[in-house]
Amino acid sequence: MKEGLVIKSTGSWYLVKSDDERPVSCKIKGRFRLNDIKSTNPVAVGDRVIFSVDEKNGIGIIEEILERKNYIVRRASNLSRQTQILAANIDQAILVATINYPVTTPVFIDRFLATTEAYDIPTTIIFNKIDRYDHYHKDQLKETIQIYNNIGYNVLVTSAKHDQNIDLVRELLKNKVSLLAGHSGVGKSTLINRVEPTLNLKTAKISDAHNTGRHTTTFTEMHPLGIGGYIIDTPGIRGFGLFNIKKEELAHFFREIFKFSSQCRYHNCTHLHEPGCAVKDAVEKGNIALSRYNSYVRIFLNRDEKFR
Ligand SMILES: Nc1nc2c(ncn2[C@@H]2O[C@H](COP(=O)(O)OP(=O)(O)OP(=O)(O)O)[C@@H](O)[C@H]2O)c(=O)[nH]1
Ligand SMILES: [Mg+2]
Ligand SMILES: [Zn+2]
Repeated sequence: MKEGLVIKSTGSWYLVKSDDERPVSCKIKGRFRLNDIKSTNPVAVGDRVIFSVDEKNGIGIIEEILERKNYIVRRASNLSRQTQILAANIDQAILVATINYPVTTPVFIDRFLATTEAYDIPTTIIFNKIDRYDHYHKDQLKETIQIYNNIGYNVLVTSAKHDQNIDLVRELLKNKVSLLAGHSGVGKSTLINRVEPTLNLKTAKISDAHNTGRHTTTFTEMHPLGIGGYIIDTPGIRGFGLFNIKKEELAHFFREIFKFSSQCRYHNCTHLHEPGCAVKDAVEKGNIALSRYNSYVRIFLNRDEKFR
């Protein structure tokens, strides 16, 4: 038996690395169940596992998952109630977003932030492709940065293409295990290649904002960084469903909404229609960004259908 780190997951095969040895291709023994979570992949990139190796064919068997510090999940697909663990044992999450090429919507960003807030994972937003933005996009970018800075999120702007602010990304990643997520085509793998050119990850040949479904990166994989730490590259995500968050708890994961909610007249205020709602009041006074409030309402109302 050996202990190792899962560095790649295809869903049925896992690449596991133990100290000073070549990674071993492993399968899972039997069926793991993770509390009450029905997961399509019980073992995730970033997991520490105990595995054995079959002498005859060199194939590993994962026998046990060691306790996780944390993990982050998303729904496996739009229709499915099953969840997929994106990664485990991460120090921080980084959402790579683009104002355009492709469009990353505020509600997508806010869903992601609510999810990482629920798992208590520090999160940075990187707006990439700033070399492609026109005046209109730049104004939108400025406004968006302000919204997220105001509520305490770290925001970076980069051009992976023109090597802009890559030093800041490097600083952010240094000595940490970081999950990189975002829509397909926003430039996640390109950014990683800029930070660590020796990785030479596959990226889309042309920057085509119209074909966001292409998914150049198809499996989640963890890469060691020369500056210390690991970066986890993930396939682009379309939707990002919250998991296991009760409607009544959603407001807890919008930090500024949570802050104001203590002043609502009713302690069980949903902030949708109640009188004496301090959250709606703050939106009207401009103390909570309208886009954030709109995201909250959309996620709240969709929950039964989409967020289980
Ligand atoms: N103009 C411009 N193009 C970029 C930038 N960063 C990445 N691209 C291009 O955008 C396209 C998509 O980049 P990828 O790195 O493959 O995107 P990804 O987020 O890894 O996508 P998936 O693996 O499908 O999730 C490629 O053609 C890149 O060359 C940038 O800063 N500016
Ligand atoms: Mg990629
Ligand atoms: Zn309220």
